[in-house]
Amino acid sequence: MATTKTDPKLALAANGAKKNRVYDGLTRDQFIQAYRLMYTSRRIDDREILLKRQQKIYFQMSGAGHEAIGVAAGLALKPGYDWFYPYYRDRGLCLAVGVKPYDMFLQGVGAASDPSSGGRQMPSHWSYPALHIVTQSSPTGSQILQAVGCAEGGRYFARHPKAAELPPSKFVDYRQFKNVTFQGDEVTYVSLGDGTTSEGEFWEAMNAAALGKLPVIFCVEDNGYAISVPVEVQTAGGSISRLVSGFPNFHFEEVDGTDPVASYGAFQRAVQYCREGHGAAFVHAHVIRPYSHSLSDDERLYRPDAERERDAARDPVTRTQMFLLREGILDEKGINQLEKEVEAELQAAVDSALEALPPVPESIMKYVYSPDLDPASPAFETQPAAPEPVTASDGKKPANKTMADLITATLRDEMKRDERIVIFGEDVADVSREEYLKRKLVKGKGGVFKLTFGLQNEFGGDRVFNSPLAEAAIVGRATGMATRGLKPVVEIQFFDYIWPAMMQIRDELSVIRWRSNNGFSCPVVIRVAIGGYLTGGAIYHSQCGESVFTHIPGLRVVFPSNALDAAGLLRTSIRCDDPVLFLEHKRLYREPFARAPYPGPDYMIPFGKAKVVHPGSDLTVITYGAVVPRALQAVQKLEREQDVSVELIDLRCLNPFDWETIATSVTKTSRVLVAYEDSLSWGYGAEIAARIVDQLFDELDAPVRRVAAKDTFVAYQPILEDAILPQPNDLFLAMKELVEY
Ligand SMILES: Cc1ncc(C[n+]2csc(CCOP(=O)(O)OP(=O)(O)O)c2C)c(N)n1
Ligand SMILES: [Mg+2]
Repeated sequence: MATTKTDPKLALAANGAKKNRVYDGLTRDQFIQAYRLMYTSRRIDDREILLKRQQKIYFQMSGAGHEAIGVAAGLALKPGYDWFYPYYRDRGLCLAVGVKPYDMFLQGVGAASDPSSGGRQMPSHWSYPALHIVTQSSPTGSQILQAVGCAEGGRYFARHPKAAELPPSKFVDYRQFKNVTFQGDEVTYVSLGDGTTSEGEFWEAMNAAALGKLPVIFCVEDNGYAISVPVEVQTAGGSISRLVSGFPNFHFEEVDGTDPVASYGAFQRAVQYCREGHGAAFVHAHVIRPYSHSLSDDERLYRPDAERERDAARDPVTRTQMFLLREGILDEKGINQLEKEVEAELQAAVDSALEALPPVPESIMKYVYSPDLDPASPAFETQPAAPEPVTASDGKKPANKTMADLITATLRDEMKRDERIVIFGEDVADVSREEYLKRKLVKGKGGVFKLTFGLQNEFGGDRVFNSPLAEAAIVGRATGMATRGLKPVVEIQFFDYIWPAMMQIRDELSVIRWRSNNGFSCPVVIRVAIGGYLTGGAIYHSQCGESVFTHIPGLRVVFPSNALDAAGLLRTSIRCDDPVLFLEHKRLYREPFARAPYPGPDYMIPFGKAKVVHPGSDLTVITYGAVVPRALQAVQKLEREQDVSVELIDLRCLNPFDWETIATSVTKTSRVLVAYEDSLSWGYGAEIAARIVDQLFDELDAPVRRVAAKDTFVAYQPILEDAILPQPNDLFLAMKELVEY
């Protein structure tokens, strides 16, 4: 199954004339090493296949046929210096960079000591922090944008070296737990299959790398198939090289990826181009896939024998072996010796891995969130600074600031305090053409809601900049940057358009710490303008949908209803060590209800602490966001007209949420209404209602009711919008009914 032996007549002894020969930069010794790595890679696949058939491991993905290009890349790059975003066929690359076969078998058995995930991920999902191999997932292509962000992170630290330093320990924030390293000329490697080039994120990443002239090597390992779909059905014209050839600031290589010499030469040139700072590189490597897509696939169902035999003739392991013999680098004895050594090493590695202990079930919740910094802890509880004194001259009270003002002020204060913060998104810069700013020709935009206005002017275009119109790219790049230690505070312009970023949020950002067993983390803040009540916002500028995100473990979700809470919670979001979705209700940005004086540059509110907006004893109303002021109107009316005392709770933070305040209140009032702006069914309030019924059933004197939007979309015409979204009168009627129940 592994390699076919070459005709012994070719096995020449090392010949004097060739002794010092170098093959496209590879010495004879390096060549032997390359062969050892390739052979090891293939034999690990063979061993794993056997182990899977014996049901000793649970999954197998092979790197067979991709060994030459992988090993070439690994030898051309520097482990622990450059950065790696490999995909599942990169066993050869990982071995070349320094991963041990034993570590690979630990993945297979799902051992607690598996350094890549502690038994949480499938095998061939590489993650080795010391080698800079960044944790990898299963969605095809979601690693590519992160690789771009990783390269941007390296460049940022090279330009802002002070940002990489640890702040004094009195500064309690995520930086205490993030050891930043950078080189200045490091290169980021990312690989993918031919099929994966059809994913939109691939094109977003290519565009971003070209725009930024970033030192990223995109390696497309083209084995001609994506499971059963051949390349001519996948890629227009059948050649990805041809399609991408127009990207500027790129060095292109198209190479036979089964030929180790050609592959090494291509990678050497690509690395040099990137390391010297000219831009990105694209290596299109034609490889083969001799072992079907995975053990669950049988390629004979869609590939005739003749086609498979043509591939087999190009097998990189056999080819390299023949080359060693032909060039007299090793003779047959030497090859046999090497292979025997590899077999012995693998046997020992398998034997040990089969003895390794599995993880314990008690560990399952470990590393969903940062184990180091709890954003619900008292460390994040500070008081607002005393308002500026009333001056004798004007006798006026300190100015009340809108929620928009205080979000901007918090961003500004935090950017001053922490040079690792970068802000980007659509339209967030003042003006991308900076000369207009310098010459004072324009004032600048600073966001469609103007929340980032003036920040680029104050902190520079390195720290506040516009991104292409590509939401997956915003979150994916931010994730890569945060992996390197930056704190991206990115903006999604409207919640309605967050969906292209969903793969990055659900399958990457929120799960990176857990799946890497705390090897990597990416505490990004995503600010999102959300919500309706806009009279004219219609379907695509009014959406809520927070429960889609509170359903994701690993992601904090915050939804303030007023300026002071927004300031305190945004600061906690920025300083904390977890990814945060920070939801800003558009209708509240400039609402008089929401205003407050500036609370100073250190005001923080811990996560998971609700606020009792209005105390009461007859009924509890639990809500958040723009329903808070609407519910307050209803509460006050009920009090006025019916002499009913209602306790109104603003949750402020949705994950984690404040169960204690809810339970205390419900125990006191015995009646509950849960109100939210999103459509009723399957909404956030459904979970709160279920918990109350589950845990406080004996305390209740009435059913738990919900008021929310109708189960439809938010319409443009205000008459329809009013009928769809929950109004103060809907809340009033529900409260009255519950009290009278
Ligand atoms: C987003 C996404 N869609 C579908 C899949 C299922 N899937 C796994 S691998 C694969 C084919 C990938 O083909 P290619 O990119 O050519 O890589 P190869 O396996 O051939 O090396 C598919 C469809 C997935 N993992 N992720
Ligand atoms: Mg493929």
